[in-house]
Amino acid sequence: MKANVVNFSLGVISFLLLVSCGEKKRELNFPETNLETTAFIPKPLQVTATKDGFALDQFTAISTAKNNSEFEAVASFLAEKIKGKTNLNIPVNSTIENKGGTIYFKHSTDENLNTKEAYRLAISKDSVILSANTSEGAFRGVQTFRQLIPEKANDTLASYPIWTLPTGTIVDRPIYEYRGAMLDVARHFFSVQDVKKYIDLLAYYKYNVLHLHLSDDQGWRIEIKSWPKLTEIGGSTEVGGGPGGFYTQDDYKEIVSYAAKHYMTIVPEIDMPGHTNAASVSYPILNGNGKTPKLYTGMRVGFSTLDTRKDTVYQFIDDVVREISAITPGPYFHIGGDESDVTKKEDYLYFVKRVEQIVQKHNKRLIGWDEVGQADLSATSISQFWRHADFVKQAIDKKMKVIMSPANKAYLDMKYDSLSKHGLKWAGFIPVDAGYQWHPEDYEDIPKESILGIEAPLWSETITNSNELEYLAFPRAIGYAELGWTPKENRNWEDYKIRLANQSAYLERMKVNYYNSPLIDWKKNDFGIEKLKDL
Ligand code: TNX
Repeated sequence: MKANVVNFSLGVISFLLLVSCGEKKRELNFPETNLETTAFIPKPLQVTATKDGFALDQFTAISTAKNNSEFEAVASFLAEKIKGKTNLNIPVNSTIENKGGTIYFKHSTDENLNTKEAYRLAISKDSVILSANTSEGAFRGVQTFRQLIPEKANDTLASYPIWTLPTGTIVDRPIYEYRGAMLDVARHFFSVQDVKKYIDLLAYYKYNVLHLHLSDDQGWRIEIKSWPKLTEIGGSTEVGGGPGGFYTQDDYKEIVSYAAKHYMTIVPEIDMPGHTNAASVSYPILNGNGKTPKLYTGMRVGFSTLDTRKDTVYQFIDDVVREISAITPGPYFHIGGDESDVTKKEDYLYFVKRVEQIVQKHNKRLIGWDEVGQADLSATSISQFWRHADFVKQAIDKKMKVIMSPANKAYLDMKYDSLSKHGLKWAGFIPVDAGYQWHPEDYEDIPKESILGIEAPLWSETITNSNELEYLAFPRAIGYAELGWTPKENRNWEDYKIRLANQSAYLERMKVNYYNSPLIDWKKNDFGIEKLKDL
């Protein structure tokens, strides 16, 4: 009560000062904010609150280390996002003298910041100092900063809008270096625009990988210049018989560079030797059975294979891996390898090994669905756990790393419950709490040291557009972001669910068609953020 009176009178004084001098306001009047209870997702490693406020307003400026164009680009990204949320024009490295608070981007080699995504955010009354050793770390810190900006200007007495940020210090870094989402653009095609929006949303929650499932029985979605019919024929339809589509190499480059701007790596997947009906329709020589298959628009799996004993097939794969690798700056190439039910086991093992050599020749690191763990692969290759713990263990015996995507916990295409409008249920329902309440680090006895990270795959048999994609991905993808970033001992469903409730303002501003899970108290929450009704 007393504090309020003091605050109020300070407010009146400052308001008068402001009015009389036309000067910058000295004191802030804002609802009590606390850095420690701010609804961050993923939850940062350490947060210390000092319970004051930093004014983000028309006088704020951003300043970065000189001659560091990467930091400057990250700073401009922040300015752009502040503009989007508040309509403020915050200058970056302006030569005009700054009358308000400054947000500094600082390159630092401090020992707390010696991993590539680490950052420190020190917010005081007059300044914000975002320190990192890499621009990538600064970018992750920018996402935390964005989550600090209130949805609406919240200083009650100022004559111009002020967004007050709680003060204190955050020191943060992720537990895993690979925090991915996968989008299946083969069963249904998604446009470059759709993919960019997904990147925007994922980056906000500090994802750093987007895996694109670019080929399957129903469609081939990436231009290969040396095998043009793959897209001309193989790209011409999708599940349900719609028009399909494909990315030209220029489209793909546009996605890669948009992802890079968000410090996300694109992992291209060409699924083989199964899931290759679309390739064999385009070039019947590939399946080796002398038959020309038909385009397929159903949802069955496990009926197609490449001919694993034909040199032309390996020439084909070499061309595909070469062309895609040349436009993929990231270190990975995903070869699928799942559900090759009509490939003989010895042929499968031979095939996977031979394809690993091709991938390595093009300087990429192989990722495959967990079945590939049966083959004689090298330690640099990676197994993606989706279903078979025994195959994953075979991979670990070969010293391979593992990406955790167990279908019954991490598949975004599983229905939430029996009422879900989209999705499948072969691995069970995954309500929002079950998606969050498991630990990749002690799942099926996979040793923690073997885990490269986690990934949430979204298969697209039942979704045809961004709205439907968002219904399945949100809010669950937000929980997987936290499983990949925040240490296990700092994760807790009761605490998480309040923080998740607070994401509604952001999701609605971004026009995300998220599933309104009844497990989350979306409207009533402890932070006073109301749902925006005018969108
Ligand atoms: C299994 S997960 C598949 C996909 C399907 C998915 C549907 C995996 C490696 N293979 O081909 O789209 O189930 O949930």
